[in-house]
Amino acid sequence: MAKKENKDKKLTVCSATQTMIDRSRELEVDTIFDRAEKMKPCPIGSEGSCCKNCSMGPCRVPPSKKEGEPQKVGVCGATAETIAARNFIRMIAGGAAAHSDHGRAVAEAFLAAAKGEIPGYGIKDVEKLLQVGLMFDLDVENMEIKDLAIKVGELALAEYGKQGEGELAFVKRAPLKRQEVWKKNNITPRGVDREIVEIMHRTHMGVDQEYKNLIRQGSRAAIGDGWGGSMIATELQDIMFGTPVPTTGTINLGVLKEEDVNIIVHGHEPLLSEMIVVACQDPEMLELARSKGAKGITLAGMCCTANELLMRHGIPIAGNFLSQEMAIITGALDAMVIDVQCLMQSLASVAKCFHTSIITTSPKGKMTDAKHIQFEEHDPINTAKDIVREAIEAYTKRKGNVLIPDEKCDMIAGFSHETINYLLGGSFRSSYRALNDNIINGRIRGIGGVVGCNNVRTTHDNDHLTVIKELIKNDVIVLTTGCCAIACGKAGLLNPVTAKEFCGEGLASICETVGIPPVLHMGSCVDNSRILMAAAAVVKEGGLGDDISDLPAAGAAPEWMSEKAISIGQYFVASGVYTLLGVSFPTTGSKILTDYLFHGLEEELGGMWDFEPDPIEMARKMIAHIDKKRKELGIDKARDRVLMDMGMRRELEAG
Ligand code: SF4
Ligand code: MSK
Repeated sequence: MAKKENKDKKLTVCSATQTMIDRSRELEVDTIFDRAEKMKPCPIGSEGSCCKNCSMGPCRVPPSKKEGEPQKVGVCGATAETIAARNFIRMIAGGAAAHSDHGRAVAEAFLAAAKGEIPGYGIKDVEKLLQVGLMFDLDVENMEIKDLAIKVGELALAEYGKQGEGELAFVKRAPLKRQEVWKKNNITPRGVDREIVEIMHRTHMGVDQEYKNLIRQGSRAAIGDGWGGSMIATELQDIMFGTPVPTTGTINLGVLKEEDVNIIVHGHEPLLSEMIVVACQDPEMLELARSKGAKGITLAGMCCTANELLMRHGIPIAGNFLSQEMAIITGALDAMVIDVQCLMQSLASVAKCFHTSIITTSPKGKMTDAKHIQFEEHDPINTAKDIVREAIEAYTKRKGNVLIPDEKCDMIAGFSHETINYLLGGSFRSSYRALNDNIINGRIRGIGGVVGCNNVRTTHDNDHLTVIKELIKNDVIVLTTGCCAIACGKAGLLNPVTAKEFCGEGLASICETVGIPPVLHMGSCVDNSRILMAAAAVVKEGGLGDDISDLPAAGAAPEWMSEKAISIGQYFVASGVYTLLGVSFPTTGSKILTDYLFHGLEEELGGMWDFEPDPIEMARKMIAHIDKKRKELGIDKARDRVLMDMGMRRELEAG
């Protein structure tokens, strides 16, 4: 279970990012790739063996090196497994809080928009509003749309503050059997915030000191994220801004244009960036840009804000997490507009070497040396215009040191679970039947959810791409979100024409018939909830068992770095999915806890964690799990027949 060795590693497999790393070194601008060389991870902290939950510590309890040597405990007697479990679920609390606070902000804006208090925002997807209304047991048939939207907004917002007067409403979207598993293990969330707060209480000095009980609370909070806070964010964003449909877009740093005012929106919440899209097309703004010598205004996205805008508007994507500084180093970026999550503080120091204006917009996320233009949620268009004006002003201060890499390529995104339903089911019977049938007949071997961040401790984008190429080569269709989706876009995997090149014959034939890429981009980090909904829909369609844990499916975050990835992973595990992390696993300091997460949880929840730093091995483990599930379902023989058919066809062709 060694940590990934990264000596002599390549820094990135993205050639545009490599060009900018070289450029940064030429210009002597420090980036994350340089800082990572100087700052090595603390070995004790990275395996979860350091507790600093009271001032008698920090206590370090690394595993004993010599056989027979007693395992160290903290000053208070806390064991290694208690300490590692506390650290692990505090990561879940951090991740679930980030997603859920995003969801809360969306719910607040939704409610204000429903009341007509936000000019420019309204209801774009009435059908989804009705569905969510039904889920809240509202009498949708007898309500005006406006009243329904207000009620849905109020009920969604109330989910965060529920104290135990019932379960979270959205958990009833999970298969019935899954809901029973949660009840049996007493991990059904009572309220989104409550479960996060309870993690902080239980992990305070001297409270919960039984590792299984701690992990149970971690599951409860994580379910409250995936089937609660994140799902609310996704659903209400869809109702307000539109449910994504397949959209073409362009990706990589080459989307920036030297002759234009270039603006990048970076972070997570689409509330303001939706209006920046409008402001960038405003004739007054375009005229102002032209009056300063620019040809036009180019808007691009980075990280999950990029995914949100791509999915709904086809706005180009400049890059993922490890490319954020690189965009500034092009010398052509006039403003980077940031809100919350995954924003490096170094943006401000890198920007000092150029003319770029770093603009913070959320009261929750300010940055020393950045300009703050607060998002006025009741007047978003004017905030957006102020930001565009600031970018145009910055454009006039360009220093002439522009180098934009050429790389950019086309892709298709926008695979909401509703779209998959429609595309695979056909226009006459929108359903998952065709997907299920093709899994049963073996053309599609199974489903892989591959998601998550970049991590400078491994080669940028490499692990995502290696895992995914191995999966699709073996006929596993891949659902992706977040920075992984961006890595796939840059590598051409989100393009249907590449299916032939990368996929096994079974998956290639499906992609060709339906016209979809083998890797389906489902959105941002909160949109991992779309993967849950898709999984629940596949179960409901029938023929593949009666719970998510029965499906031939597996999940992975090969380059994870954020606490959100731990929350996402835990809600996948708690939903019955075998889920792997790459790079490092944060509990390896405790064998007892790690064994429980990797093996013990399967018995309780049907899903379990695993760790595999080698991406090819990671894909093989996912495929082995998928094959195990196929066997349990009795559909392994169908696949054998398909493979034999293909072999026979090859023989015939050779003859
Ligand atoms: Fe050490 Fe216990 Fe305090 Fe943690 S809570 S720092 S293990 S004394
Ligand atoms: S942005 S959480 S680096 S996926 Fe959602 Fe990317 Fe991970 Fe942030």
